[in-house]
Amino acid sequence: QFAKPDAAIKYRKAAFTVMGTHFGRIGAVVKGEVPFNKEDVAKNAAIVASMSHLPWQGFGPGTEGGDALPSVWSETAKFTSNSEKLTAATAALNTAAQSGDLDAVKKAFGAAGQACKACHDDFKKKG
Ligand code: ASC
Repeated sequence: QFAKPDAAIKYRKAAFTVMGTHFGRIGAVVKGEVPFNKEDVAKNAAIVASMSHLPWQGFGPGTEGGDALPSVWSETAKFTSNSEKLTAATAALNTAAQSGDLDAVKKAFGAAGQACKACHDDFKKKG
């Protein structure tokens, strides 16, 4: 699927970067740094939810490295389970965002952030 391991690493980093960029834009609204605009939050959440499906294909066999810990390849069931939690949490964030209910967005944003963090704690190099 990828010509070289480096291409897979580059791909997954790019997917996380795009997802994190749009998640961060919602975060600025949740924190009150940016005024709530329903359409913008809805667009950003749709991108996050869509992007959440992508990074995982960049973690195939032989693609160790980048910011990923070796645990990604030794605890695959847990890693897969975490990835599915993120996909579910960002789908819920998108549902909340499409409804235009800021309180629901705030709750769902917090849960999605926890899903990001849970995976980083176990599977991402620190610092
Ligand atoms: C973000 C972002 C992450 C998560 C994580 C949550 O905005 O880019 O990776 O939130 O920091 O703990």
